[in-house]
Amino acid sequence: MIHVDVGAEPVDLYDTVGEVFLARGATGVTSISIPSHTPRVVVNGPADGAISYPKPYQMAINGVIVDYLANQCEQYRESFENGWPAGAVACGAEIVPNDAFDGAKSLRLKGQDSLTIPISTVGLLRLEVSYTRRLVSVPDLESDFLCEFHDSRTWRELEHKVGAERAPGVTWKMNYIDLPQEGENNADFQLRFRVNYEEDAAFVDNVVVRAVRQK
Ligand SMILES: [Ca+2]
Repeated sequence: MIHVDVGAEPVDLYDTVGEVFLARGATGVTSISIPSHTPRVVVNGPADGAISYPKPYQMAINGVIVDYLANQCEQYRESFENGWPAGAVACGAEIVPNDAFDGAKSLRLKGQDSLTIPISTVGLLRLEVSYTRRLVSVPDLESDFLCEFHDSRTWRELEHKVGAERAPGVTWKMNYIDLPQEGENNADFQLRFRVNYEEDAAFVDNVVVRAVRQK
């Protein structure tokens, strides 16, 4: 245990190694515990400062970066190998074999198919959604591929790809999208993939959500 005089103004003490607030609204002489074999790098920040993540792995308090290695780790992964994801609603969409980026199966969307997956983001901040997709169609025909999320009021577009490529030679492409704040800490969060394809199909595999877990 160490004792630090943080002054008369209330402060929040944040440990950038453990990524946890050690004290909130502290004033005067404040105790900080340092368990054995547990390093701490403690930042003295304003009380109730606004937390933001301006860039990957950067955490800021009131716009001042305090951590350049904020931990954003995998919270969800779906590779369609074991049937439908929990709670998913498929309209026409199918899980198909023999055309996968990873494993043996992937999601196929054709016509006006869609797949909606509920993923609670309660306690999660700074979300990033990634997925691989392979978009196959006859050029010049109508082909829209959309990835959207529901923020409990409305659907918001994350990707809208117009046009596709003709097989063969159409490869899987990885897409990474940073989600806006409305996706954070949301029990009603849903991810939806849908298409409007005149011919052929879009394939999706390896849907991953990375985020920082709220301390
Ligand atoms: Ca797969």
